Amino acid sequence: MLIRVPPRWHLPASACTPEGAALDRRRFLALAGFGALSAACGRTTPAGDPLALVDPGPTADRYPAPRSAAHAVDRPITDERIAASYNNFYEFSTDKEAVWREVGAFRPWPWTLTVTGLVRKPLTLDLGELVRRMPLEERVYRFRCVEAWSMVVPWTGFPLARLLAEADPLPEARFVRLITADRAAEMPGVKGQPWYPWPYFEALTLAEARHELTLLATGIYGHALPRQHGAPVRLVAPWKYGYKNIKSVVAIELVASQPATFWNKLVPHEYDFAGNVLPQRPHPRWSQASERVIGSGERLPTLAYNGYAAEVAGLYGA
Ligand SMILES: Nc1nc2c(c(=O)[nH]1)N[C@H]1C(S)=C(S)[C@@H](COP(=O)(O)O)O[C@H]1N2
Ligand SMILES: [Mo]
Repeated sequence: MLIRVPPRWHLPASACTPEGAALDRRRFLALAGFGALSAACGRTTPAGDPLALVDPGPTADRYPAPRSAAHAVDRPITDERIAASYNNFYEFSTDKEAVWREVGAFRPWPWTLTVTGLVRKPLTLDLGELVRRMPLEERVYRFRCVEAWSMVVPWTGFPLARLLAEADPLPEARFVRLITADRAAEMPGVKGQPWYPWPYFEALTLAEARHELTLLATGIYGHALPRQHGAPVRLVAPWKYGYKNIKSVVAIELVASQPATFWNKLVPHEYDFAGNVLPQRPHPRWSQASERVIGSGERLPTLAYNGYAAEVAGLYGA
């Protein structure tokens, strides 16, 4: 995300397992980038194929799910292998093309998801069971990162609204906080970058969370999520920048006032709480008027609310 890169000297020796710690300082600093650093640490590097990282756990027979005709997109779907090898998931690596090589130790099953806070019925759910009973559907959505690149992705999941309804929010609930798993032992980027406020945390207003477009995605391209896409469950709010679309969610909490969020807390003037895709509002360091399409390299104009203005503008009083 090109934010303040911690000074080189900030790289702690603890970023490495003993093999890494044995490296002398010059060699340590010469290793360009975290991917190389992790390789030196002997991290699991799955052979060749980013799709080898699909682990459906107990849910394999739930895919593929029927595709929703109501959510078609006028752009071609991004090649699956390209999407699976160009990821933002700082818990594993800050190098988008290296994330998939760093997720091998991550164990998405079994998985517990909680829904707590201002609800009448707090929930502690086994995700495998939840996926088995939810009506899954596939939706093709545009996906726009704040870094001005985009993809088109077929997600599989269910509306977050459905899960929230089961928890039965109290009238005081106005925001929904979501939190990523905190597993330093399985996440080399957490272990190696202690200056970030892990675990990753995001939030939506309750109205946004209940919006028909907002999914909890458990699959992509007709199968369960590979780890680099946020297995086994992640948020998808397609009118918002990628950073709102939090991965590998373990906890959902209903709260009364606006919660802090990861990138907004780190760099508030660059990443606002709403994170809505608005082409006329530039990022302080680059324009948001157009985007680079991953795969084709084509440059396309960015659409208001990422092309979902008709559906969501009402949320913002338009
Ligand atoms: N936990 C967590 N969730 C995250 C991120 C992250 O670093 N950690 N990065 C976000 C950003 S900036 C983007 S663009 C998307 C990328 O999703 P993808 O790799 O599945 O395309 O994940 C989002 N969710
Ligand atoms: Mo992003």
